[in-house]
Amino acid sequence: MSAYHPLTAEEAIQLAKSLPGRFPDQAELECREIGDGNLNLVFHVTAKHSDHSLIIKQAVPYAKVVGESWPLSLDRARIEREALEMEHSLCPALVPEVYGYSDEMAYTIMEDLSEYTIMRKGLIEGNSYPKFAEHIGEFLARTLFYTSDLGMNQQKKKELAGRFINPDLCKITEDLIFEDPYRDSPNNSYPDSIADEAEALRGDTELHFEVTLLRHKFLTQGQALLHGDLHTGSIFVRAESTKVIDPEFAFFGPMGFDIGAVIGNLLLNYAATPGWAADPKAQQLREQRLVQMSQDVWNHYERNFRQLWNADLLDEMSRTPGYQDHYVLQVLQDAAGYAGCKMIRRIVGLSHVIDIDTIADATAREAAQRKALAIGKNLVRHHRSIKSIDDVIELVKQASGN
Ligand code: SR1
Ligand code: MG
Repeated sequence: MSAYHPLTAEEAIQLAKSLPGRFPDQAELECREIGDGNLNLVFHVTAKHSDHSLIIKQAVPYAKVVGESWPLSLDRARIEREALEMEHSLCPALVPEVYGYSDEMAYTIMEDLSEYTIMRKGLIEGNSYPKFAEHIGEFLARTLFYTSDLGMNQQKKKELAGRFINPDLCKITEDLIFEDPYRDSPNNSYPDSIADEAEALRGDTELHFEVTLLRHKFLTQGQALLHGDLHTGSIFVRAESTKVIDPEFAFFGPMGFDIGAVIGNLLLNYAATPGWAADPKAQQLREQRLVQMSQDVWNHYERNFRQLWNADLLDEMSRTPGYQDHYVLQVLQDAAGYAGCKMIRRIVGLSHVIDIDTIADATAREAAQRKALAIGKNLVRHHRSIKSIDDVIELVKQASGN
């Protein structure tokens, strides 16, 4: 019989104490459950009168956001931990360190990042993160290159892919991102004020065609080990430092899905900006910064990825002239399409973003929702004809009326 049960705060303290070297011997520990995500318990363990602390993240056997009626495999905790370890080995400065774990109890003990801010919150506050694009570009390039058939032994990759079969979490993505927004699903949620937009999405078969192509790639292309849910709520930031967390949706999928997640979430904040910055000058500055950041994310990714390809390519046939350019363009087109899908789902689907939903003024909120949908649809519709990141930005501006 399984020993699994949700931890109590007291048990979390005992676990933290049992880890050698993490707290001074006589330390008096305190613990708070701080999980505000959709799926897990998160315990923050701190020592009184010292700066020692850690995080214990534990999966529950259902989606917390919905309740016990939506069962989820506890194996996702192992998948998340192994993905964190893999990402940390490839990008030590950009991913928290794992201190301990139990697969049976579905928990991981890891570095506490409470001195950081969740990026989504920081962007809403109008903060700028000048190092972010460089950091995330490096994270994307290294994690995607070294877990693909380009940078990893191809037999090893197949074995590794077996450890990242993640059916429950992939199913969430397949439904919530690639299906529900385009049909009358009980999972969907949107205000009456944009019911016309939701209805239009359901009837737009040309858009459905493009979404179906992207969905098929998500279902079938095991290109690299993805983070799988790389939105701005899965990234901690400080002015000089970036940390990627929460890879429980990790699986082998198309590279563009992770890159598109980052760009789509920056663009959701861009669509929300008039709701947060009343002064037109401040608004314009924020919008320019977000567009530039989206562009820079791609540029840093591409530069790093090409460098890794030129230095560390294992696959001989991939040295064929012209193949690198073809490959990189394909990833850009995918990234733009997935960015669009991610924007659409956050407006009409089950799980929204606070960038938009917490805009106080109803008119500004509705304008942001419509702008996000317009950008998302434009990216999805035209993703296959994109030739450069400038084309992506042009599609964004065109849909925003800028
Ligand atoms: C039921 S989980 C809803 C969403 O939260 C996660 O962060 C993923 O984006 C998922 O789609
Ligand atoms: Mg998450």
